[in-house]
Amino acid sequence: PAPPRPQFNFAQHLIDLNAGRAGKTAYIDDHGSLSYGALAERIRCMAAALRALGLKREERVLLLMHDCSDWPVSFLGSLYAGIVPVAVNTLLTADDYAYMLEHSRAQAALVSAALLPTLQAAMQQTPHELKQLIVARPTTGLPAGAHGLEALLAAHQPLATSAPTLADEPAFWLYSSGSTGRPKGTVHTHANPYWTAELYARPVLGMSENDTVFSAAKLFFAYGLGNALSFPLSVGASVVLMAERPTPDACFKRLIEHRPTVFCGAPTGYAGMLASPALPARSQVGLRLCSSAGEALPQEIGERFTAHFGCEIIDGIGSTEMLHIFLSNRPGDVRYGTTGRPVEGYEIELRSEDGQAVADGEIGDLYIRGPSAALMYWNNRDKSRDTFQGGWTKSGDKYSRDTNGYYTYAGRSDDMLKVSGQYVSPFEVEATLVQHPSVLEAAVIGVADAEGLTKTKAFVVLKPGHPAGASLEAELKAFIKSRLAPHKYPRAIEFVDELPKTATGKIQRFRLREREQA
Ligand code: 3SK
Repeated sequence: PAPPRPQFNFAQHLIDLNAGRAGKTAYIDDHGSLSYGALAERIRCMAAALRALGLKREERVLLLMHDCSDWPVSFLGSLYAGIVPVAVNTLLTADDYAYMLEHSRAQAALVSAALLPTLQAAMQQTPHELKQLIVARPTTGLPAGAHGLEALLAAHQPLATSAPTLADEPAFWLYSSGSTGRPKGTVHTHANPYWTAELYARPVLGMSENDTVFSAAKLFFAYGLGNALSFPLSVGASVVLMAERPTPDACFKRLIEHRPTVFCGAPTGYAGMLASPALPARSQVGLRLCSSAGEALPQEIGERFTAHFGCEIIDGIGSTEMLHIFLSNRPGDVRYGTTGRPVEGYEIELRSEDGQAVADGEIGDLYIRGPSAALMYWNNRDKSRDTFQGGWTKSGDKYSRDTNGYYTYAGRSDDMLKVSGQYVSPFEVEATLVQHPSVLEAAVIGVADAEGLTKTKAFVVLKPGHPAGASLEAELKAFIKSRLAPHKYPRAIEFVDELPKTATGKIQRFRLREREQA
């Protein structure tokens, strides 16, 4: 694809692309639907309203909203005006938002009414003051000085022209959380979402205007932002949004009612759907393709899903820093248990600890070079330098590549274990454990034995109706020993009700490690 021109505004780009689709549905949410024509109008009214409220180009606005069509209107309205939305996770605490307000120095916040109390608690905790507060779908009275989003849109004429932003100019931020420290403000340009759509959505997912897309991953995640905004709007597709948590039942409802052709989820979600007694029949849904990211998709889940629905799950890996997926399986060439091959337009390297390329079959640290990399972490030079190294971005994941060029996930760099001098991927042990008929989920960490040597320990969540006990523990150990090298079997197994996870569904093994050390 051709690079965008030096002067480029992503919101304007999407409006121009869809100018001929004014009557076509862009979004269907819990309240109704919005056509492409109405979306363009609301984006431009939002831009005018933000300007009228005194917001200036390059200033930040906090975007804390449940998924509904007000989200893309707020996000793209900001971009259109050259204002920088800081899209944040709706599941965080007041303490987190206080940090984000202060760190981003957001001048305004766009917030769902249901999230307003948490934001107000955050505002009490920081000396940084918001100049404007805009509330989407208020049900009770607004706080003094606040504006209702709908009334604000109605009160402004569409802004005629977009801000003359540059392709390389900061367009929006997403916060990226690591296993330690405060989340990092990851700054993306106007060109970055263009690249993810042109390099991944069109050529790999084959997304087109004939698709209806439904993403269980919310818009504030980089994965969800691509799935439910940059990708579908770049091809004129329709999008289903839902505000509620993506439980199996909530997803089934949308899959049946709206018959999306593309569904985007995470492995935990696929496992939950397959374990649910309410799993719809193949004929009840209209899926042509599914995508998975967040963590590596266990082979068994992919195979069972495809056997049931007759549609492939395209497993890939991306990052907040690269904005979307850079390594992926391909429709018609899915190798479950692997993350496929590099997406065209991205280069991938696996490096040893001393920075040398590793041989095929060896585990190395994953580095990516591609045009959608973030500019930096805001006000954090050390972490920016550690992650963005010249043209290369360090992902923090360990991978191996086979002789055919397919990549297999071996865990996070900081989750990897060395047992008896050999690498053990917790993911490999977990993926084997979940093949046992009693196991729903598992997480594996390293714990020190009496000699201070690392041994593996598994935390296991059982399927309903499968009782824990010493005989099952012995059975699981034998199960692993029969499938993996002997040094990999977990010396200890603890049965737990649930595993600690991030909002994206990634297992937080560091929490389990902390628990063991306490
Ligand atoms: O977790 C992933 O693999 C991912 C995919 C797309 C965008 C962002 C992320 C973190």
